Amino acid sequence: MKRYKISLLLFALTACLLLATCSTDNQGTTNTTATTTVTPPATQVLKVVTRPQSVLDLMKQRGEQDQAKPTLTIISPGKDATINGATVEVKLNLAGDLKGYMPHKDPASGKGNHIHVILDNQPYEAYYELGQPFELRNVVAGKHTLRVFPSRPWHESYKNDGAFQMVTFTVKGGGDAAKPTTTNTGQTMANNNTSPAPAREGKDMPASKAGDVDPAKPLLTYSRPKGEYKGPDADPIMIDFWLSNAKLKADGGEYQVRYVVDDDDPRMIDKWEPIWLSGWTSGKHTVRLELLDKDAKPVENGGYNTTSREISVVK
Ligand SMILES: [Cu+2]
Repeated sequence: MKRYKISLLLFALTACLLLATCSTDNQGTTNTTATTTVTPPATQVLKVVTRPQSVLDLMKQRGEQDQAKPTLTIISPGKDATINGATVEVKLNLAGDLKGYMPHKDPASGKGNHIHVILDNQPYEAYYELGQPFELRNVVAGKHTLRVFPSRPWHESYKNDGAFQMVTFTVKGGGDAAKPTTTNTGQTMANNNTSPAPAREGKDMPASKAGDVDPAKPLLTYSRPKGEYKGPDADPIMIDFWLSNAKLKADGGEYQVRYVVDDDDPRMIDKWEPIWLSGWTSGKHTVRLELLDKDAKPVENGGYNTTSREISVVK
C-alpha cells in the first residue's frame, strides 16, 4: 500500500514538472506573439494565401450551396426606364439551380447569403430578404446604372452565367445632391458630395452618376474588399470582383486584372476567382482594381473598369 502511495506521488511530481515545462513554453510563445503585436512591421508586406480555414468550414456546413448556379432578373427598375421622383424600387427575381441557396440574414450571427446591389460605381449594399422591399432613396436626377449579383455570407460572389445583371435607368426630378442616396433601411448607397471628386473613394463620393457604360463591352465590377475589417476578419482579406464579357489569361482569354494596394507595386490576377491577402497593418488602406487588355492597357468602359476603395483595418 505504501509503495503504491509513493509511486502515485512520483507520478504526480512528474506530471507537475511536465506541466510546468509546458506552461513555460506557452509563456515563451505568448511573449513572442505579444512583442510582434506591439511592434508591427514598419512596412506592410502582403502575401497571397490560400482560402482560410474558417471559410472552408463554412462551405462544409453549407452542403451543396457553393455548387449552386443562382440567376437573377432585375424586375425593377426596368431596362432604360424613366423614373419620376427620387425613390427607385429595386425588385429582383432569384432563380436557377439554387441547391438550397437563399438570401437571408441569420439574426444571431448577423450573417448569411445576400445579394450585392451596386448603384453606379459605388460600394455595394447587401440585400438579404428578397421578400422585403429594397428602395434607393434620394437618387439624384440623371442616368444611373444598377448592378446585382448573388453573394455568400463571406461576400464571395457567385460567378455563373446569369448571376450578374445590370440595368441603366434615368431619374427625372430626383433627390437633393447635397444629401446621400440611401436604402429604405438607411444604408448609404452614394454620398453625393458636391465637392470635386476625391482621389479616393470611400463613403466620400461625388454625386453619383452613371458612367457611359456599355453592357456589351468588357466590364470589371469591384465587389470586395470594402468597409471595415476587424480582428480575425482582417487577416486574410479577400479581393473579389465580377467580370463580364472578358476572359482572363489563365481562363483561356487575354485579359488581366491588376490590383494595387496603397502605394505598393501593382500585381496581376490571371484567373477569375477570389484571392486572399494576408499581412495587413492597422489603419486605412486603398485597394484599386483595373481591367487590362492583352497589351496590359486599361480597358475603358464608362470609367467603371478602374475602381479604388478605401478600407480600414482594425487589428
Ligand atoms: Cu457581401
